[in-house]
Amino acid sequence: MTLHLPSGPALALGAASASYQIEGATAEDGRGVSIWDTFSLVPGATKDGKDGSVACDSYHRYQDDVDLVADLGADLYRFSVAWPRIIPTGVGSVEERGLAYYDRLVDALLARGVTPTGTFYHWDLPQALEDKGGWLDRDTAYAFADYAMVVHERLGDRVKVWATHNEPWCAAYLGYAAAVHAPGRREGGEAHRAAHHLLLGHGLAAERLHAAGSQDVGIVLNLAPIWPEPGLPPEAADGIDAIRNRVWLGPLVDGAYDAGLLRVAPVLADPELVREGDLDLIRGSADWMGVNYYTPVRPGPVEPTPAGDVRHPETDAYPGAEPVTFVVREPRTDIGWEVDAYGLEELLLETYKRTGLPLMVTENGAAYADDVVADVPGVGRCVQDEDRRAYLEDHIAATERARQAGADIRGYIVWTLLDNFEWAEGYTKYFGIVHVDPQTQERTPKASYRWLQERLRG
Ligand code: IFM
Repeated sequence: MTLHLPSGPALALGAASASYQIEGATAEDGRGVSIWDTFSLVPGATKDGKDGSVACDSYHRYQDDVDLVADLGADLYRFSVAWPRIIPTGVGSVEERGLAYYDRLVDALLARGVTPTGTFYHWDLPQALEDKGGWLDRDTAYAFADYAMVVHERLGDRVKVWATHNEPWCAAYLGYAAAVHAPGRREGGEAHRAAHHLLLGHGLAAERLHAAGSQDVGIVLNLAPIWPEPGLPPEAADGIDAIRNRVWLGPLVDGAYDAGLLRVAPVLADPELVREGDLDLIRGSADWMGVNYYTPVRPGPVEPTPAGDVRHPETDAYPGAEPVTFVVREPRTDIGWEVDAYGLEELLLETYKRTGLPLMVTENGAAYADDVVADVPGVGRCVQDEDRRAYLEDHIAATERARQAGADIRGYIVWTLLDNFEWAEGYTKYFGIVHVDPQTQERTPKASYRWLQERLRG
């Protein structure tokens, strides 16, 4: 039984962010180097060659961000803590100034009536830990649990709902197999080791957080509905589903990696990797689950490629699975992801059926070009993002339908508050409901923000 997850009759609404994507100030107040600081310096790693060293400067402008969230009328603000701000080299001494920043952020949110929800890991691993093997090394899981406890000890009196990891699929497979995210390694099937260690880190942290009295420890997964294209052999679809969804849900719900997953990821049967007690620790460790959804995944036969279909850049991120072509139908957002709100409804119903856990949509949103700008009487000049507004409206409606059909869904959190550093895309893709001028850092709400504000005001 969770204690603090939203539980009112209406779906709680909020906005999300992540430390490296907005904070900037990467060399300030004793913050250590993260794998994203290092990776984004590699030529070609980000589309525009830029990094998160300034980002939205939220480290200094957090009060502006909090005001935007509060003025929106949001119930929740989902933020993540940068591990290298708290423990600069990943283990050992704690940086008081880093903790003090999150104190200020949390207090500012509470002062304006917004409930903060925290994520311990949204991909900014201390570089010092990567130098010792990163998530391929079991010790990283233990270091993660120690770090989570330091943060919880400081903020847990005010932040009651925590997620351990955000999208561990990206951390493991985009980071250690496809090399498109930090640390940019191409380790093939070894990346399954990272997945297990991320889960172990979650389990170790959850156990200690529960012992410290927390009853709202969750994990945020970018699960996906897998919709195979005609002609795809069933085992190829199964391999994709196994590595995208079941590698997480199996241990969390059943305490097991299933046979179909072990077919494509045999290393997960290695007793040196998955040690006695690991799976028991992970099973039942989440009190709630966050679902991040943007688009369905349509694996299709590798050839022939139907005209107009594109290969998804995450293809390398399913090591061991049969090769597939990822088909992306129209309409698409500016980042090339298919828009299909039904995918969210199906995913929520399936995830609830599979887990029985209270769910939150912890991320959903869309990148659009934001090229329509107009003067609005009484508001001023702002982005008219009708496409994003429609995307959000349709996906909130899909969430409501899944709720009405019986899924226990407590919240819907928009990705994202601010236009920000979109990882390998640099600053070329805009997901924000608030425009950020990269030169002046001026924040200007878009039409989608105003629409959400109206909706929240009832
Ligand atoms: O920006 C990311 C976020 O950090 C994790 N989920 C997907 C978003 C859009 O790509």
